[in-house]
Amino acid sequence: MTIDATHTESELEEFYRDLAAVDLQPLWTITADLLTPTPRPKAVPWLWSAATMKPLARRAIRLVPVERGGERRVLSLQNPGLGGQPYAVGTLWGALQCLGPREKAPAHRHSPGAIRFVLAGEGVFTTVDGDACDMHPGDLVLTPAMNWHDHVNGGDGEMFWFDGLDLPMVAALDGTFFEPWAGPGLNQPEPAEHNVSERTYAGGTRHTDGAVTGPLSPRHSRLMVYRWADTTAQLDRLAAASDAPLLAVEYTDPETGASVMPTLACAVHRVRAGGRSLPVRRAGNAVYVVYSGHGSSVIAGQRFDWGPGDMFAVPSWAPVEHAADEQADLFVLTDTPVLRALGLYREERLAEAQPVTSVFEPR
Ligand code: 1HN
Repeated sequence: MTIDATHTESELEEFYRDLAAVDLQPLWTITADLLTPTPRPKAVPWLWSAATMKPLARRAIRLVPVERGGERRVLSLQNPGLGGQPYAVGTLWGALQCLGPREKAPAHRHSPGAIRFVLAGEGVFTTVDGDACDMHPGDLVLTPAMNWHDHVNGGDGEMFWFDGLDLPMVAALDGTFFEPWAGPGLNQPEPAEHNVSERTYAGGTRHTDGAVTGPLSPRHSRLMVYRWADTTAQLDRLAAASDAPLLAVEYTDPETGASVMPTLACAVHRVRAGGRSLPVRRAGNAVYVVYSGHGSSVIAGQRFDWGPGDMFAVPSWAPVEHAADEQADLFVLTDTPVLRALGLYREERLAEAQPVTSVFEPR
């Protein structure tokens, strides 16, 4: 069959109208970038500063109760590139959550998996399917998919932590399920003993070069809480054995060595005092949370200055490099396990620092 050279312009127009009328779209007229040479995420590099977020979280503690329905006192990171969606990057939810003295957030479970990285305060425990995990600054707590979870502040102070979820991924897959705790009461009963998973599995990080490289696993870690003392001790050991500008550990499933969840990888990147890492870009999105130290990161040519409690988004394939005058610890959440499982993961290490073309001004 060859093209009918005798067709008229109006015949062609009629053909396109007929296609549109029956919900068909010819690929050859689609101008949207379907097949970009490299990932082109809608999310932009962005930073949310603790100086801005924390007073607003405190106002929320004063003004807004934590109740069934709203469920949580959470300020979600809304990436300005994502058209008003409450997502830090296209595949990851990131947020600041807080709980005032003696407050309890009701129990529920859902198919999106979540992690908590504690920023400040004492007194809260998160109960994960009946296991009450005490939370202290620097600890990582897992609430994997469909595990019942609630947060109880048994103390007299306020507490702040970072929430990371795979919710946007699960939503894109139309796989969202949610169930409130049916009772009795709004919370799981507090068990006599806390930290049961920790007694069986404590520890759980592995040295990496910043990339996620362990075995893949469709199951989540059975350890629900990773203590900062273990994480920092491992980073200290690495720092003593290497003079690299950036040292990284990934939190792992202590039984398999895999990432903590099938969808999410968690790591801490320590930037040495005076250290400056070379740029690297990775397929997949990342959210960084500054736990300690001051420094700056260059993301796709833009410099972001940061300090404790700041959070920033590194969208897929944006080159990123870090520098710190004093030692800095960055908690890093990524969707790497999903890209690796699907054969989509790549990374590229650049040989030279990026030229800085602009400096980000936090709001
Ligand atoms: C959730 O269940 C928590 O349990 C935090 O603390 C943030 C964001 C979206 C959906 C569920 C929590 C959440 C969330």
